[in-house]
Amino acid sequence: MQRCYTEKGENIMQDIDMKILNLLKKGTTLKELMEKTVMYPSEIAVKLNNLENKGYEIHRLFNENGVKFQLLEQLKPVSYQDNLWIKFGTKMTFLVIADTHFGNADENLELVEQVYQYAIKNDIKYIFHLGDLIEGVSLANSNNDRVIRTNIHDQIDFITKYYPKSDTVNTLYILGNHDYRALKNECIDIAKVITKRRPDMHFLGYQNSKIRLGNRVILLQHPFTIEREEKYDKAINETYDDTRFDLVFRGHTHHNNIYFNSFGSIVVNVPACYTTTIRPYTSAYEATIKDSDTISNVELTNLVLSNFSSSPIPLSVNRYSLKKKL
Ligand SMILES: [Mn+2]
Repeated sequence: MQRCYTEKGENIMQDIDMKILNLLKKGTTLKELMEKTVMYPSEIAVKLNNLENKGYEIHRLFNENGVKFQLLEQLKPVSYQDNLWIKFGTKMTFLVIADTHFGNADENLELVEQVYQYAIKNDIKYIFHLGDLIEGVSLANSNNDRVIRTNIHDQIDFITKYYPKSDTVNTLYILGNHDYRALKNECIDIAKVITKRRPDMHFLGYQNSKIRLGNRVILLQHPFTIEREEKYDKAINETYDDTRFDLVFRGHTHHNNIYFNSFGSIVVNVPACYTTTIRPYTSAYEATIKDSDTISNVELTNLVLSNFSSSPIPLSVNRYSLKKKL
């Protein structure tokens, strides 16, 4: 089997792969694939398998002329698991990070590793990632000089290889607009590739995921468009008409602030986890929920991350008391 990577890790789509991909885009047969590639069926099977492992979805439709192979395009961003309920006794602590943008010149794997080390050291079992795991490749900005890995397969390979691994920490993530670029522009659902290669990383959905932690209902959000905060709040209310969320953890804004929105939710804007030279500084949030029969106490600690420090530095703590819902 031919390797598709050079030693640099640069992902080369060979001419033959591009040729097959183009045939698949318009729909093709085994006969046509054999003629145009001068390959045996067994070799074509390997090629198709390689493309599927890179995240392309190829449908096989049988008709009277045999099997038609078709690349699935215009895929819709789907939610894989909504309404996840993590039950716990009286107390749960988890970490939240956002916007790692791997593939952008500002990516900073060391800071993400610090967050995982902190979780391991403090026996924290869950890290939520609020999306924009990768920078993505935009058709409009293909010359964008902030992109250091211009091939989408290199960006995906980078996170599936180097994103921190731990036997004890579960990574639960949603995907943002930059991740969605792979689906929109390249017909690749990065969640499917990550799921195949990284059993420790669990995909919850594109853009939003509603989860329940103990007694509280929480939304993880990564809006796809650039709007004012009130619009993001309104979008939540329009999508989930029957729920008032106790807490909303929001990526995408790269801001760092906490506010009460007009629907009564505590909204936490979680800053980007990459190199920033301007405020807000790179940081993560540590959240602890303590449930009793009548009340939940929520504690949100902002953890500042820096390459000058070997571990996250707690900067500020916000405490809230939430009544039990009727
Ligand atoms: Mn975003």
